[in-house]
Amino acid sequence: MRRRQSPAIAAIVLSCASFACSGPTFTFPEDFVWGTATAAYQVEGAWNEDGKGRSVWDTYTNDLNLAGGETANVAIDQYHRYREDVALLKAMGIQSYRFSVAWARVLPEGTGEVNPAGLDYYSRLVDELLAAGIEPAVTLYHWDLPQALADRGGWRTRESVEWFNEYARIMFEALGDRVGTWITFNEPYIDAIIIEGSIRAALDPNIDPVPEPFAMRAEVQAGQAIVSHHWMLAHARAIETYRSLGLDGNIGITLSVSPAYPATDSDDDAAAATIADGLHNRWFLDPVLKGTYPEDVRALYSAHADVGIRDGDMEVIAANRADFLGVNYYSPTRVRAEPESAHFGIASLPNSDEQPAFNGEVYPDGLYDLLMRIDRDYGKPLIYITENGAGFGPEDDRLIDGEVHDVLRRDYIRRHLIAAHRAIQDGVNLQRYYLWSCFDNFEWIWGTTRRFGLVYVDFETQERIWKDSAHDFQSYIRDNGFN
Ligand code: GCO
Repeated sequence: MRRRQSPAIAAIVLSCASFACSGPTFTFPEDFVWGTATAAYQVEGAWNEDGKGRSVWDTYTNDLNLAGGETANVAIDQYHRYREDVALLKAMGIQSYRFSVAWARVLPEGTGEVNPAGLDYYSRLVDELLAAGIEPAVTLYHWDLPQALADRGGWRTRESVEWFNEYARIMFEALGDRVGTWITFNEPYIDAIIIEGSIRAALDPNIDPVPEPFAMRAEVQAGQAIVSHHWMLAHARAIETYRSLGLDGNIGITLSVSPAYPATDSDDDAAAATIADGLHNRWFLDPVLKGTYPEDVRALYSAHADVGIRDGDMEVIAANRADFLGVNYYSPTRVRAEPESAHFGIASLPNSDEQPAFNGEVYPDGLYDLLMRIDRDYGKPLIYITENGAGFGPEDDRLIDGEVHDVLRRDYIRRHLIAAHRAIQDGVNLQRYYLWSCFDNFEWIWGTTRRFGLVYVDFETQERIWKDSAHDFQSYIRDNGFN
């Protein structure tokens, strides 16, 4: 029989709870994994060393000036400093490190001859992580296509599916004994559709320039759907190869997912939000988790271009379901109907946050909503948050007397973790959280001007300095949660 508590004791217990003297209020499941993520082009540097081939991003920054004259030829020099960086991850308590492989480091021409020194780098990195007790999670493709393959038609040609499969096999065979978490692709919507579409439009005199990435004209965007289909097919083929090798780790994909909320409660805005959700989310979630494409988006794209789906493709996609879904979440999209818009008759609202983050509106409930929605609509898949994080500009990342008091980032991370925690409480099978990113790094066309790290990097000296958010994150991992 339970003993009745005296009112005095009950009052103490109550005040303890509200003053948090009884341990973390947000405790994560015991087997929850805390990690951080990076991508090869953004951190490695050593762009032309030890036999590495060129990637399209080497070309974009060195030849096409897409980052305003900056390049990631050195970046944060992780290629040479990986031992120190792994030691830093270990000191922070990081349990898993998500990094990507530069395809052109392993296969300088994209196919054919392997560069042993390139493969060896990743093997040493994996060993260093394992020795530090950190689980490696490998992304095969984070946007840096070998230039040699771009010259052969890149992702627009169907052959790209087999180029990727060959490369994936090489990586599985080399590291599969030590790496148990594999991510085929990072963010098909952002790269295959938006970035590659914008760049293609900018370089091709036959295509009118794209005004803004998320306002891309329907015919230009539809022209990229074939690229995203090849990614989906390549993803499925790589899973097939992975399993055929008898490897028993987990293999999945990382999608950028942004919940689309109608700007008002009008029917037109609701319909616009459904389209935005289809273009950004369902076009990828459906093939990955259901083995089909959403009919509404397929019809929108097919009206303008051949999406490239051939007999038998959907069977391959359906037969090779991912073991987990990697979710990258930064911000939601607020959508309204805009009949004049050449972007499928929809438009998004500008961010009205007082202190705008680089990656859009700060809205932690968006993370909760999308986790619940994926859980409900896609049969409770295993989910890892493979990216979440923020940068707010120079004020928040100011280095003063060797310290960085990044209050806005600290608040962002904490509130998003609370949203993730709530989703777990409500039954979502969320098992990992990878923060973007441990280190400030090279932010694509914004170069070194946009910092996202827990650790400040002086790009001149390569010194690493812990920000306040790094100390927070260290304590969250240590306590497996927080008050
Ligand atoms: C992405 C990329 C990262 C970015 C990060 C911050 O998801 O967009 O994976 O490479 O650096 O998202 O913008």
